[in-house]
Amino acid sequence: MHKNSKPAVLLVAPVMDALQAALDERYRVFRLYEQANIADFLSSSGAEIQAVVTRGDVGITREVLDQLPQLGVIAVFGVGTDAIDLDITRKRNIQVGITAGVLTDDVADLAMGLLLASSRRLSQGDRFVREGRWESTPPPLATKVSGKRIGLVGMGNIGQAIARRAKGFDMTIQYTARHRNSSLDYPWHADLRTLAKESDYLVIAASGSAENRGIIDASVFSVMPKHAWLINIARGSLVDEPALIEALQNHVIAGAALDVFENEPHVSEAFFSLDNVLLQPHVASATVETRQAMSQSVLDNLDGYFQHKDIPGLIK
Ligand code: 8YV
Repeated sequence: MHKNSKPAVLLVAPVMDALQAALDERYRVFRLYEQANIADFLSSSGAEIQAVVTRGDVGITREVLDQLPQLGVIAVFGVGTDAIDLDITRKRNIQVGITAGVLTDDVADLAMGLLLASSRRLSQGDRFVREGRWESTPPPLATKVSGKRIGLVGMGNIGQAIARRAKGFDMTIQYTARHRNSSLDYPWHADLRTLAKESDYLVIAASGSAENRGIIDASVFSVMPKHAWLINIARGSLVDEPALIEALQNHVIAGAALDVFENEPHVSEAFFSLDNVLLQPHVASATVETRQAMSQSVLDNLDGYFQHKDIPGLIK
């Protein structure tokens, strides 16, 4: 480490300008995504890096981690750690801090927004008006939301925030998760398919992991009611995308609303020609207020590490 100089921080992917400016003020920031030759950069500067800042959807590769021998902390702009190998960080005693708590409301809001927009055909209605079709035809009927059954896959902070909102729509709430949460009154199903069978809206709100990769597959679509919708604000990795596309094409389910994809930002073109899917570019936490709070949270986590204080968003 350079004596008397600011600590070196590696920024893996771009984050919002204000956060980049704040990082530049406090640290010597190296931008991995700007390096023409990543291998050369890592062999010349990797040993200086003490902290990494990355996004939840980007994480950090094992190859890069291996070249950062002094790394002590990873500050994630987000809550997902599925793109970080936590076995390695634990083994190497690298602290990982997430933007805990600050994005829960936004993600839950978007889940309800997707649920309402897809059922009530909001984007189709908008196109219908713009294209002047209203003059000659009555708009097609949509599907009622209030009072319906919502099935949550995952009942962590975000799942619970969605459930609270769904309550306001007089919806029946059930969930599946590895364990029943005894502090919650909602019915729990150990089996995902049982939940899928009994849900008008199956909402994915679980963090991505190796165990739940592709669990929302053809066997799930085949037991969902024909009128049911799939909503995903969690991770694309939980869904078997080719199976979803087939289910949508064959109207096995009514439709889907997706904020996340298996290989984002590349989205399978097969979705584009389907009228029963609503697509969003991973924007569940993308509001000015929340992104500001997430930025502050990244700075606080780094501060905690460098000041030898608590890291507020530390994950165990
Ligand atoms: C962010 C996310 O959109 O929290 C997460 O894990 O995926 C999202 O909130 C992302 O981290 C920013 O790109």
